[in-house]
Amino acid sequence: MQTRLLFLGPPGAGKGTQAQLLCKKYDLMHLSTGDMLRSEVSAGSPLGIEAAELMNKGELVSDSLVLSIVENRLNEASQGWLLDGFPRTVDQAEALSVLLGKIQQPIQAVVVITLDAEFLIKRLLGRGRTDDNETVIRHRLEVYKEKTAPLIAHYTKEGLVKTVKGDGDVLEIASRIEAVLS
Ligand code: B4P
Repeated sequence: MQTRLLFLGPPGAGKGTQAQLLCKKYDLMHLSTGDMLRSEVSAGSPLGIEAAELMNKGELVSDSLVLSIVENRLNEASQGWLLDGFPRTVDQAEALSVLLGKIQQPIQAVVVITLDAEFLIKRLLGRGRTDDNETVIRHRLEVYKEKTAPLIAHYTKEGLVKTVKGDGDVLEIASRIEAVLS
């Protein structure tokens, strides 16, 4: 089983849901930039105040802000890890590669979770977070296409991509993910 992983996919594909299951089962460190940003928002920190405004519009938070959060956590990694929702831009991917080079822990696999837009929108509307209204969701999908989807080609060139269909039952998708990682 590969244990230095990255989950990529459009908003609502189920990255967070699947990451939690896999990390629990294999004792991996779960690094969700979305969760980390939301805890800064709840704490009302200066970083959280800056992030909230962008997140509620469906925009990405700045690369430097996200990198500062991730770097501290990865530096202390002593077990396998799963990066969920990071990187989201080519610049973040390049910064990550430098960081992982320094700690000599290269990525072993990039799991791309795919799902059609109609299902993504339905799921996110059902989740009901503050950034889950239809206008913001559609904008997030555009931002994903423009800024994050190019990472699939980037990691395909490195031979790391494993594609998994994100439709169906949560546990069925979890088995698909474990199958591509074994
Ligand atoms: P994230 O927190 O990463 O969340 P997401 O992409 O919207 O959702 P995810 O794919 O994890 O879906 P989930 O499992 O929750 O990002 C939120 C925001 O944070 C971004 O828009 C951005 O502003 C900011 N951000 C985060 N990382 C950043 C970065 N690196 N750089 C810059 N900005 C960053 O599932 C969605 C719903 O579907 C849930 O309700 C779930 O219960 C349901 N679901 C899951 N699997 C299902 C299934 N099989 N069947 C039915 N429902 C299912």
